[in-house]
Amino acid sequence: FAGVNLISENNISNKTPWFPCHASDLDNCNHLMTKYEPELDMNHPGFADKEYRERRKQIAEIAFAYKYGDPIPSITYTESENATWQRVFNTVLDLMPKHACKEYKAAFGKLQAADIFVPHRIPQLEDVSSFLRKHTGFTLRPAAGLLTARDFLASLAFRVFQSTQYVRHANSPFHTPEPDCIHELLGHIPLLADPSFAQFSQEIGLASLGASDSEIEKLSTVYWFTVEFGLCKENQQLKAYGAALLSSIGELLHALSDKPELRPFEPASTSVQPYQDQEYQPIYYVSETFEDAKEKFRRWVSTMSRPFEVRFNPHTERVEVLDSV
Ligand code: NLE
Ligand code: FE2
Repeated sequence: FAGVNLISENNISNKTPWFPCHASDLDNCNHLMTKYEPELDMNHPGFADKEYRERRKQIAEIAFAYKYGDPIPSITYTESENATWQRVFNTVLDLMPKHACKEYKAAFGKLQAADIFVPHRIPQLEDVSSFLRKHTGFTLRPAAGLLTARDFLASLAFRVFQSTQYVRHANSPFHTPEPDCIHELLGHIPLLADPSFAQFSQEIGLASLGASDSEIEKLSTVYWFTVEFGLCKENQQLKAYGAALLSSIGELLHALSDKPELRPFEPASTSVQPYQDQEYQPIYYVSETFEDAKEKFRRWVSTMSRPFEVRFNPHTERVEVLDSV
């Protein structure tokens, strides 16, 4: 970092949107997006299910009360919730050997060996968080639902992953438009235990700190087409690494069929590709490897307008702001 000075928070222009500088500031980053709430969306399978909505509220309370440094409270999942998990878990076991990227499979095996991934019981976030900490330094925070892109991405800068804790409705095990803990656990967790992927995730987060609204939009689009829906190649064969593919058998098979359009991942064009989040995607982006995606991402991020750079200090869990000179 030659030629770079540490500047104080006061030197950040007052046009720069507020951003968290320490992992504990994430206590202020829990703004929810209201779409897909079971009581607001008539198409939500929980819309007419009072018991389901009550359960969601109960679990959301944990996230609202959570503060930095707390252990994540465990949840006693019901028999029906564990059964939903088991249905999805078994399909992942079936499809993973052929369709998931090798990094996913390797970490999945470690989660099984640690007795965290078992068919009959939903893993507790606290156990998963300790597992991740040992592998890549990532930890989890409980989230009440879908967060705003700004808050969600900011957490990644601190290697913190905001994870929902409720379970999808029993009537839609194989695809749901909103995140739930089955998606977080089977989709995101294995790759967050992979060092190269963890670093890619953190870099998206660091790029988002203090970014303008339109840059946040672009970064979350890149996140969408990589971390959520990304495909990659292994020996000329297509493999899935996107979390929303790995937690949804329906969409995984669609993505690997001849129906969707596949394009090479190029941040400049991928970041402005409009998308919807209700149905399966019509377009997917293919990366060569995580290293390659990271390289391309870095080059693209360096063209963004932010007048300062940031780096994360893992010893203090603080983001340091650097004034480029
Ligand atoms: N469609 C995914 C699933 O069913 O697991 C969830 C996507 C969350 C962005
Ligand atoms: Fe996700």
